[in-house]
Amino acid sequence: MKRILTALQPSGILHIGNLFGAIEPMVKLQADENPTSPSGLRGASENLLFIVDYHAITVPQDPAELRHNILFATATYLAVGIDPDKTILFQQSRVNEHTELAWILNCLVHMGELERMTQYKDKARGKGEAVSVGLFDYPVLMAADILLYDTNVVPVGEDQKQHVELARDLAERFNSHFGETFVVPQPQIRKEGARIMGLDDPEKKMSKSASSEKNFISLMDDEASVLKKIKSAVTDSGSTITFDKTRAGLANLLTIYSLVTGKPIDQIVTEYAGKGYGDFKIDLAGIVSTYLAPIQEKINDYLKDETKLLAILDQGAARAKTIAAKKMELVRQKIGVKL
Ligand code: ATP
Ligand code: LTN
Repeated sequence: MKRILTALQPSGILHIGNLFGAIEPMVKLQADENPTSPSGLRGASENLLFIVDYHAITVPQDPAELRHNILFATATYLAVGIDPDKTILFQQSRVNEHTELAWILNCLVHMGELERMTQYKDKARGKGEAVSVGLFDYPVLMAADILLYDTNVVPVGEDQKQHVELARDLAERFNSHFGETFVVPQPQIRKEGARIMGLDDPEKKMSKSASSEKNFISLMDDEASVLKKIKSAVTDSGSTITFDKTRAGLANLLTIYSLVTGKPIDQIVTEYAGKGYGDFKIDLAGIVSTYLAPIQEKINDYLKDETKLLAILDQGAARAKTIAAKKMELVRQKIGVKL
């Protein structure tokens, strides 16, 4: 059975880029009902979705906030349709095999490979020496996350492709040093939604760590903020609604419109023939708010019942652990430390 895995950092409230680029594809994967999988889950593939809290601490985190963000992320996944009976939903730090395998992979990875990582270069820029070793090593922990579960497919946004490629290289390197052990994973980049761009700067991806709140639409934004952000979204000086990648701001808004409504972009363009940016933006803001309202209600409901969230995470960790522990036994044996 095919194993599909992805993870997100609990680094604050998620935005619509995270939703369409990473979470929604996992929700869709649950749709294929099929016989029972080895871990007792229902579905055509075995799906894992987890919260990478140990990745989050590669940059400073306030402990109380981090705890809240982990619960918030759990509530969000459940609210957008992740079913813990179909997807193994868990917290990375609860399965210590992740950090154990990361150490072993650390001994195979080359400094040069990590120095080339775009995300590291972006995040370390301007910080001089004050960058944690964890931030540098981040992609190795991510490779461990993936390889531990013999993952076939990793749905991620475009920005994570380079990290999945490192995981592939490390799997191949380990297999050639120690014999066939790991499945070589494939990244899966969604065509539309893989890269929702910042509203204030459509040349860069939407990001929760952006310096301005106007960059992103958070899943918790209220109607007034959504309207304000979309109205002030950077567009070009044109006036007609057409899809053209060189008009990055408008193309991004059309993509969001299409993802939220499920309508093809061509159809939206036809519907807006003769109308201007103003009408389009107001409609889009309304559509986005209507889309977010029931999600927000569910998130708040889940957050009221912490015991239930913790129970779901416990169950997920136990399931993940069963797979991970077995794999680590094999890895220890392969490298010669198991006596
Ligand atoms: P940060 O700003 O803290 O780096 P982020 O908003 O970029 O956070 P991550 O936690 O790094 O989000 O990413 C979680 C998942 O969401 C990843 O699979 C990533 O590829 C995807 N993702 C992030 N931003 C976008 C985006 N703008 N469009 C589509 N997918 C995205
Ligand atoms: N680096 C990813 C989060 C992440 C991940 C993973 C994604 C950590 N481990 C394993 C897929 C598979 C990010 O920042 N989005």
